[in-house]
Amino acid sequence: LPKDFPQLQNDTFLRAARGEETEHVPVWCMRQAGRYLPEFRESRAGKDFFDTCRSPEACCELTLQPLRRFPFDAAIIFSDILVIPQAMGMDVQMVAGKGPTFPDPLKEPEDLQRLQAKVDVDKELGYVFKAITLTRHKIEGKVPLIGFTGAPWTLMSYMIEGGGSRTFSKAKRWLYRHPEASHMLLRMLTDVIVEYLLGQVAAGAQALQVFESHAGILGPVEFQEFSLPYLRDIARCVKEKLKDAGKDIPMIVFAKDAHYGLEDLSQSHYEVVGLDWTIDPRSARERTGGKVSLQGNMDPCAFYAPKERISDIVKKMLEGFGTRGYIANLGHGLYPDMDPESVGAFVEAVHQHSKQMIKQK
Ligand code: 1CP
Repeated sequence: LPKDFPQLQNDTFLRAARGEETEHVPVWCMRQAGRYLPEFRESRAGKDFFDTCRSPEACCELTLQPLRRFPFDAAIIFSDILVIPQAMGMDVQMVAGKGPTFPDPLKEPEDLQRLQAKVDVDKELGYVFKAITLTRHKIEGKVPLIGFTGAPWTLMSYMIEGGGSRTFSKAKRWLYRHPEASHMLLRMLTDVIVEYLLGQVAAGAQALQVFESHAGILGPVEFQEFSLPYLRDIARCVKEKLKDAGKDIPMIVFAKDAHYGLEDLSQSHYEVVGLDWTIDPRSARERTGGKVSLQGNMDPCAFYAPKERISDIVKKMLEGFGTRGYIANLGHGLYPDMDPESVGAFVEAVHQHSKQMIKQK
């Protein structure tokens, strides 16, 4: 597919990421392509999850679905963070009602030898790049397309735990018992992630988000040692390579529940820090000191509130963050039982309230 993409018509999201002035606050939702949409459930019905991920046409369609319903200011490519462990040679299956499952997870440091040491990212993950290029064409320049990856610690925790978990104690056991092997694995993941993100940009991604969804199960000391250095390395290496190519792509880091890491995250080469809902907007602004743009952080469960309440909640959130250097989003992904109409009310409230606030400035 050619890379002469249609002209971008709405760059509000990209400007907000860089801290520039906008006419309204941009908004998108984590998991905006998801099971809360009946058309998503229909497209996915009877199909294996990772087969869907490997079909560029299916990923494109699922990415575009939420945009047909709501005036989101950005799209995120439909894929999953667990395609990286697969590319490194691990078997991952999506089990209905259970989530991702690794039949043969890493148990002891010797198991690292099972992993592909040097991953041919184009060969193993080229299907994601194809999905991005196709989607970038089919979006027709309406909004920017976000690429993403899981962060090293979050991916490591799945590879050892073998799936979702309440405690992630098997993965944390490695940090305390096998710190050197842990660093070796985190380093391997970091190298693949950097290549993967660069490939996504080459394919057409206009922003990148790094999901450290399991930051919250680490304490501040473990976060400093096993998460932050790798998050930093990823942004530093990706930026360095992109600079050589004359490209400036905003990067977002979302380290869920990492309160203690907020100051450090705001000085880690990312333009945007994503926040979960447990952080107060004003205190997040104070602690990040205007060094970065912020993204978030409405509790997804606020979608269970009546529509008028959603509008009030959004207004308070906007007042807390201010309208400059801010991207409205949820504090985590949408749940499957949420009402699409609530999502519509959220997007409309962000646009309406923020337009007024900006005019009155
Ligand atoms: O068929 C389905 O609908 C299954 C549900 C689903 C979906 C819609 C999964 C399984 N993955 C996805 C897509 C997905 N995953 C996206 C796409 C685009 C969008 O956001 O609209 C993204 C960005 C992800 C990223 C992802 N996958 C994360 C990081 C974000 C987060 O939620 O913290 C994580 C942790 C995963 C793993 C994963 N994949 C799927 C599930 C149910 C899980 C979580 C499992 C668990 O640990 O409990």
